[in-house]
Order: sequence, then C-alpha cells, then structure tokens
Amino acid sequence: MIPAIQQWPSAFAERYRAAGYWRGETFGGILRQRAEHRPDHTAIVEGNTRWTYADLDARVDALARGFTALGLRRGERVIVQLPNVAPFFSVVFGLFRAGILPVFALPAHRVTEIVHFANRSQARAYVILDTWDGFDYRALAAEVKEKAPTLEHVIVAGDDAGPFTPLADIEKHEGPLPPEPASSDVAFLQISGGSTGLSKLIPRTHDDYIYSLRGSNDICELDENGVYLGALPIAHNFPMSSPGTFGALYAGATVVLSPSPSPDAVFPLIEREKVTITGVVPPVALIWADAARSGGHDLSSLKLLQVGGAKLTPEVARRLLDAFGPVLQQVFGMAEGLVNYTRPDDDEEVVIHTQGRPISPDDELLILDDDGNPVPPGTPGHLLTRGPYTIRQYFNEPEANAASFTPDGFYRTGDIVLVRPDGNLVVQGRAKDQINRGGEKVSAEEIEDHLLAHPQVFDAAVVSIPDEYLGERTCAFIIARSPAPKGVELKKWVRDRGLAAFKVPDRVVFVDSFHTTAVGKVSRKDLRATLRQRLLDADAAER
Ligand code: OOB
Repeated sequence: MIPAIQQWPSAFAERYRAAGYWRGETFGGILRQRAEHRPDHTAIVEGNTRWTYADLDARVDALARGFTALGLRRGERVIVQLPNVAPFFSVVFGLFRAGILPVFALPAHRVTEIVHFANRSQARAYVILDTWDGFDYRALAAEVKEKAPTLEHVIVAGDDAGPFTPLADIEKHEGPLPPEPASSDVAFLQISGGSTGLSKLIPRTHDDYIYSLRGSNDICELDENGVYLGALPIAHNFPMSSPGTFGALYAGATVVLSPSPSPDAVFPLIEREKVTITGVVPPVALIWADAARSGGHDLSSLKLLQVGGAKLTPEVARRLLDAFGPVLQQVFGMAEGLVNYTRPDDDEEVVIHTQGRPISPDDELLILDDDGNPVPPGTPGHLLTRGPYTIRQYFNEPEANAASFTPDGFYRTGDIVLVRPDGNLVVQGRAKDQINRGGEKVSAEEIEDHLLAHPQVFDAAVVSIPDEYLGERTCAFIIARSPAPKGVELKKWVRDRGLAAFKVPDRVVFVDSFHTTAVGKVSRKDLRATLRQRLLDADAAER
C-alpha cells in the first residue's frame, strides 16, 4: 500500500485559495477552455505535424476514454517516457483528463531508473516511443516489464509497437468520458534530481502547478500570441513549467518542439515559427551564443532567452547579452516547487549577477546557518522554502521526507544562497551531495552504490570537479582490490547497470586510501570534499 499523500495543512490551503492562487482549475479543464475559445489556433508544432487546440483536445478526449477502457483508474500511475514529440501532450493531457497520474521519466533513463519509478509508484502502464535517437525503447520496456511486477501495459507511440499495445489503438475508443479529477488532486509525479541515492517522486497538484504556470506566464509576459520552443527534454520541470510548454498551453499560445537543443535544429525553428521564448541550460546557452554570433538565421522574434538548471557564470551571461541582445533571463528552480526569475525589466547587473526572485509573494524563504539559525542579511546560508507551489512531502518516501522537510513544512533545498538587499538570490553552492552536470543532476551516493557492487572495488567516493563547459563533471575515487580494474571497465560497469548515460563517471581516479583522520570517523560528505580538494591541488601542481 502506498501511504496517502498529505497535502498542505488546511489553514495554508485556505489561504492560498483566498489569495486567488489556487483557482480550482484542472489541466483537462483548461485545455477544453482554450480549445473552445480559439479552436483553430496552433497548439503544437513538431516537424511537419501541426495540431490546433481543437485537434489536441479531441485526441486528449480519445485517450482519456482509451486509458479508461484499458482499465486504468483515477489516481493510478502511468510512466511516460517520451521525447519532444507531439504525442507527449495528447498522452499526458489524456491521463490528466482521466485523473490518472503520469510519472515523468526522461528519455535518457534506462532500466534501473524506470524499474525504480515503476516500483515506487506502483505504475500499471508505461508509455514509450518505439525508437528515438538510435535507441529502441521497446527492448528497454521488455526488460523493465520483467522487473516491475505492477506493470501490466506497455503502450507504444510511433509506427511499430512490436509485441506491445499501439497508442493508435488506445486512441480509437468511444464511450463516455471518465469523471474529471478535482483540482486539489495530485495531477502527476515529477522526479527529483536525487541527492541521497535514487530519484524521489514529487507529487504536484493541479491547483499548485497551474498557479506556478500562471505566475510564470505573468513574469515572462507569455500570452496567447506567444510561441514557446521546447529545446530541452520537455519532461523536465524547467521546460515543462517555467513557464515552459504547459505555461504556453495555459496561455493559449503555441508550443514548438525541437528534437534536440543543437543550434542546427533550433535556429531554423526560431526563424520559421517566430519563437518568442525558450529555455536552456548553461552549456547549451554557451553553444547558442557562439552560433548566434556567426549569423545566418533571423532570431529577432526571440523576446526571452531563459537560462537555468545550473549556475550561469557572469562571463557567459555577458556573452549571451552580446549575442542575443537584452533578452536574457536567469531561472533558478526545482521540481519540488520554488522557482525564481530575473524579470524582463531588471537592470543588466541583476540579470548578469543574480538568479532572480520567487514567483509568489507567499513563497517563504529561510536562509539558515549549519546549526539551523537564521543568518544575518546578505550572508550565504542553507535555503529552505515553503509556499503555494512547493511540495510538503515526496511520494511514498517516509524516511526521505523526515530528512528533506522540517516539521513545519519547509523543504530543504540543499542549495546555499544569499539574498541581496534588492531581494534577488545568488546561488553560492550546494550542501547536498549531488553533481550538477550542466543541469543534469547526479546523486553521489547512487553512483557510489553501483561502483561498490563491483567485486574489485573496495571503496568508492563520487564528487564533482569543475568543468569549463558543463560547469561540473563527476569524478569517482576508487580504492581497488587486487587486481585493480581499469577506469574504462568501471565506467562500462556503471553503464551496464542500466543507468542513464549522464550518470557514468567522467573521470576515475585510483587511490590507495581515503586518508581518514586519526579519529577514523569522517563523514562521507567531508571525505568527498577532501578527495575533491586533493585532486584539484594535484591537477593545479601539474599545470
Ligand atoms: C531545475 O530543477 P531540478 O529539480 O532538476 O534541480 C533543482 C536544483 C536546484 O536545487 C539547484 O541545485 C539547481 O538545480 N539549480 C540551479 C539553478 N537552477 C537550478 N543552480 C544554480 N543556478 C540556477 N539557475 O533545475 C529547474 C526547475 C525549474 C526551473 C529551472 C530549473
């Protein structure tokens, strides 16, 4: 049995409703309204596919019926692992309309991660695309199905479903529509970056998420004339909701999908579709800045270029301003809730040097020292937050909940920030044992556990090392047993354990010991910090 999800305490819920944040809207309901208001306006563009709002709404009705006819019921979970393709929206909104919860996996996830999501959420179905980017998701699904006992259905978008159910068959069902969910219901499960081991599932309600969309649209000035380009994988929270593709649909705007964030794919789309807003991670922004300077495409429709997911350095921010003009916006957010933006009318200094300020006047921020006391204003400290779109607990994670949330409901972000006198936040670092690899999050503990499973590994510690392009990369320190394995063997080992490629250590360093102190009791955290410093010193000495 999965423990019930305790939502916000009723006093908070009442306050958020009274303030007009939570308005009783649902995803299925807003799509219907937009389709009635402007049926012929383009909702989704992907390659040669163009769906109007009426097209999308009709597909969503068909799929809500089809998923119900398959036996799926309100409140049950379905893993959705789709890249940037139009059916992402018909599937996800079809599930929303039926009150079934999508669990958002990334295209990069592999068997270990998907099985974990399936088991943790007790998902009954798994939706994939047949193949993408040279990878066969049907083979992955076959493996997943063997290891995830609750999974009954694999549903395949694309031309060849293989042994599984074609999405096109689900879309054919007639019959009555299932009852709409309540706006206070959990709409879906997003996934956390993971800091203590495996990714956790993040329950977001219609009310809270739609409020974050409305707030983001206001800040980003995204209205029904806007065109949002999905360049990053759209299942991630940033391109989904800040304001992202969901914000665009909430606004009644147009969503354009790019199969990849490469300038070759994106720039022609910006020009052709007159894209007004898009969001990328810093390494992608860096490539775009270079490509934009060499010219060749008319990018003048772009009013907002958002950069988030990892720290943007002031140097790169300046390069972006040089290449694109005053359209840069910094975004510091998290799938658990809180999102901060610099504002379009902020001074350049703010846009270059800060990660902005929260969406909501009711986002409460605490900046605490290591002992849990508030720091003096302007001093860096641990960021904790609660508010009208930040979760109060993870899904089915009693232990992690106790560590990640305070008794009065603040989420411990694991980020070290300072708040400037003007209210803007500056991210200074991280207290959590996570590597932020250009926006892709890797849990040190998760990778250590996989390395420790290797028979020739006696001990392992995984840390971040600075990287010019990605910001950070992963380095695994290994104490090997004799005969020692090679670094490449350990990388292959991690990959073969069925993990997303971005989790494979970039560098492997063999050491004789971890030099624990005389007391012998060094925390994992201190150990990682010491090893990291030792390596940086050694690298510097070599130069
Ligand atoms: C976004 O969401 P997640 O859940 O993948 O990762 C959240 C973490 C934050 O706690 C922070 O450590 C880091 O990613 N982060 C940033 C950052 N934006 C996110 N660190 C420094 N500077 C930034 N601008 O990454 C996410 C979700 C919604 C909007 C934007 C990003």
